[in-house]
Amino acid sequence: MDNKPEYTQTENVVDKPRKRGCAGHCAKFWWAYLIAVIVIVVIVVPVILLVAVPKIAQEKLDHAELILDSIKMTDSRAQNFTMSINTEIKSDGKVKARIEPFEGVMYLEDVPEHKPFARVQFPETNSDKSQTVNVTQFTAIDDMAAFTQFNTWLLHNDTFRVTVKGDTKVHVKGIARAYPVTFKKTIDMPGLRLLKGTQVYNTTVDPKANATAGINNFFGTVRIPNYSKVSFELGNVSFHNYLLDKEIGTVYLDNLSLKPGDDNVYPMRATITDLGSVTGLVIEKPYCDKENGVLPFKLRGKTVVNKGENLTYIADALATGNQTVYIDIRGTVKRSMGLDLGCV
Ligand SMILES: *[C@@H]1O[C@H](CO)[C@@H](O)[C@H](O)[C@H]1NC(C)=O
Ligand SMILES: *[C@@H]1O[C@H](CO)[C@@H](O)[C@H](O)[C@H]1NC(C)=O
Ligand SMILES: *[C@@H]1O[C@H](CO)[C@@H](O)[C@H](O)[C@H]1NC(C)=O
Ligand SMILES: *[C@@H]1O[C@H](CO)[C@@H](O)[C@H](O)[C@H]1NC(C)=O
Ligand SMILES: *[C@@H]1O[C@H](CO)[C@@H](O)[C@H](O)[C@H]1NC(C)=O
Ligand SMILES: *[C@@H]1O[C@H](CO)[C@@H](O)[C@H](O)[C@H]1NC(C)=O
Ligand SMILES: *[C@@H]1O[C@H](CO)[C@@H](O)[C@H](O)[C@H]1NC(C)=O
Ligand SMILES: *[C@@H]1O[C@H](CO)[C@@H](O)[C@H](O)[C@H]1NC(C)=O
Ligand SMILES: *[C@@H]1O[C@H](CO)[C@@H](O)[C@H](O)[C@H]1NC(C)=O
Ligand SMILES: CC(=O)N[C@H]1CO[C@H](CO)[C@@H](O)[C@@H]1O
Repeated sequence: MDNKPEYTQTENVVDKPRKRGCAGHCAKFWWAYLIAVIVIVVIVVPVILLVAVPKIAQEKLDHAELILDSIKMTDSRAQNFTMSINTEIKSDGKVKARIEPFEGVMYLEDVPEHKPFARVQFPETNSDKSQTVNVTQFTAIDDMAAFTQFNTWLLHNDTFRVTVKGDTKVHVKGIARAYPVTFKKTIDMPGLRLLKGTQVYNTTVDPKANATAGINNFFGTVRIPNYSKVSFELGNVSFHNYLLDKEIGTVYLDNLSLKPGDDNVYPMRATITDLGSVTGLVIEKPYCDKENGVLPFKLRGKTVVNKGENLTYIADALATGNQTVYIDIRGTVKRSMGLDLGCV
């Protein structure tokens, strides 16, 4: 009976729909339900799968935290090196997902060009609350200027910001398709603070050695603090040595590797070609009285040669700043020659 005049009654539906029982209504308007189901299947499900899930996946990734434990640079060559980067990724762990391996670029966040200075191959990760991600990889230096700038900032600053960014895909548990997401994290990195606090002690001088002929005439022990989380293999490093704005010689540190912490202790040697300036100044006021025979020397990077290759990306960075070190010259002369220097 209900099935008979279908089209004639459709006009009334709008006016008095409540009067009908569900059985009749449902059977009569099966096509409306079909359309609704089709709409859900065709539009709502894809909207969830294509818009909502990827949005949630991206949001979860955006809220995850990247913690830098350490960066190690070994086997440093002119155009490449081995980088070990140890990190931890933390998230709320609520969505079970797998993130495909990807290549992330690293750049200085506060340099507008955002030119990558290195590329890191991240392995596959998941959405666990906490996971360690350690990467050791060969790293070619693609952009020497950008990498030198990174090293310069690392040397100068107390802290600076580095961004790691890469496109990858996330596989959410229970959903077959993979969603494209962007991994982008900015980390605050502690810098080397221009190696402030470098100490030179245990110094001796050999006034008979001919420094002009390249023979070392000054020796000591140097202790270099490393406030950063970066370890470097530098190799043989030389520095311009200044005394009151005058260049007086060259300082050498051999087989240098800097690691985080303050126990970077190395023998130091130098060719001080102008020893006369040094001994002349130490007997003048205020150095001979107020300063107790201690002179302020300045060191500025000159060359960095590792296994015969010039590491310009470190040398150029070290050349951009002077590090002041205080050396007890009166004590040095006393220890080496038995002379007591006073004021003139
Ligand atoms: C790394 O750089 C050195 C020169 O600095 C080069 O001889 C060597 O072939 C490079 N290694 C690779 C794998 O490209
Ligand atoms: C990652 O490196 C850290 C040191 O920074 C070490 O303690 C940890 O065991 C390493 N984890 C893995 C999985 O290699
Ligand atoms: C880091 O040091 C460089 C070189 O001295 C300087 O130009 C830059 O502004 C510093 N950046 C920050 C964030 O301190
Ligand atoms: C002092 O310097 C000499 C070389 O000049 C070195 O043999 C010795 O180990 C140094 N001592 C310390 C405590 O650094
Ligand atoms: C030191 O060496 C330089 C260059 O080799 C030479 O010209 C100079 O005469 C030497 N001085 C002494 C005192 O031997
Ligand atoms: C380092 O000090 C020397 C001597 O005072 C000076 O000539 C030079 O310009 C300084 N360099 C930098 C980068 O500060
Ligand atoms: C530096 O290392 C090389 C090889 O590793 C070694 O032959 C040389 O004696 C070392 N030099 C110093 C000053 O430690
Ligand atoms: C540093 O120089 C010394 C002497 O020239 C050399 O024996 C050594 O291998 C060099 N070290 C490095 C790391 O290049
Ligand atoms: C390294 O640089 C010095 C100048 O600073 C240059 O004399 C030397 O030839 C360079 N060595 C190499 C291998 O490029
Ligand atoms: C990570 C680390 O060990 N940092 C050290 C770097 O050097 C300074 C000065 O020696 C120390 O205070 C830091 O603890």
